[in-house]
Amino acid sequence: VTPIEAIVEEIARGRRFLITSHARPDGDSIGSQVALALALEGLGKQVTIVNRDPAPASLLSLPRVEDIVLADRVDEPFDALFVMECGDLARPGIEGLDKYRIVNIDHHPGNAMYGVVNWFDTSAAACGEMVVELLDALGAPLTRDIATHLYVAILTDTGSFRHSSISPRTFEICRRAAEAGVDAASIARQVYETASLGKLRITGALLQRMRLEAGGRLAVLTLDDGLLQETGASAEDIDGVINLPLNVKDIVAVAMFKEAIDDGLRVSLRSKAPVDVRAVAQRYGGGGHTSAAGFTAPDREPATLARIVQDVAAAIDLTGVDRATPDS
Ligand SMILES: [Mn+2]
Repeated sequence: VTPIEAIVEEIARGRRFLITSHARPDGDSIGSQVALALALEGLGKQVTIVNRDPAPASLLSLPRVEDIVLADRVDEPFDALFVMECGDLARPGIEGLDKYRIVNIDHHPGNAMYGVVNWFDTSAAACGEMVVELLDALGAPLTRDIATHLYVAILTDTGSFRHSSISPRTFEICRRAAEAGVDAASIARQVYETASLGKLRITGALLQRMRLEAGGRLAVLTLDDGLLQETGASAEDIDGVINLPLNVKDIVAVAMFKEAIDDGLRVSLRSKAPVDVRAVAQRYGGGGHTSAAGFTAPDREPATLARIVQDVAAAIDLTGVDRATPDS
């Protein structure tokens, strides 16, 4: 029995389903959850989506997103729980999930296999690609609303069709989405052109304070206390800023220290292939993808921060990417 066959069986057997994903959901988690929910409802099932945190503001007007329940504990009975995009059961940040029959669907490397069914496909550019495979196995139609969410999942998780995870099936799904009536231009406008003024201001402030290391190949961004208030930005407004230094030809990695967010000092890493920042994150107990990873720093000592920067610089050196030349 393949994982997909096992999931089809779970769906056939059940009537009430719960769907969740990771805390601070992104376009792929929202798109995958809602697409699956709409398809299950089309099959006559009752579906509740629960997340700890609200969807990104840019996605709030998409179909069905307003119905997502926000909670940090779930107790009602469900026939099965679908956990999308989570390496372990702590990632949703919701209590009480372990009592359900869990269907674990993920495309990230490294998964704790916490479900009765565990389906991973690290070749999928987005969890949304896996949802399409499941819908096809269920014989569920790609309606315009479902296709809209799948397109959002792929658009956002591929960094607007730029990541190495993209395959022919990515475009095949997008072709089917366009055929289903998805308006790519209006979705792009919704996702990328509805930012707050605070986001523009904090982007400027962070780039103004950017430091270059490793001979100009590594950009270091630091979000210190007070910058959010100073610029009128929200924590969500920082999302995506970390990718901007990679627009520069010679910069192949970015390290971002976020001192004002969450409890500890959060370190986010981004890189251009083949620089492997996941290997650095794993050394500090974190994880992620080869070119997008993160972890919580063991402490805030300057020596610790310097060591982290050195480790990323060493990861760049490992790939043999040359030092920036003065004129390039
Ligand atoms: Mn994803």
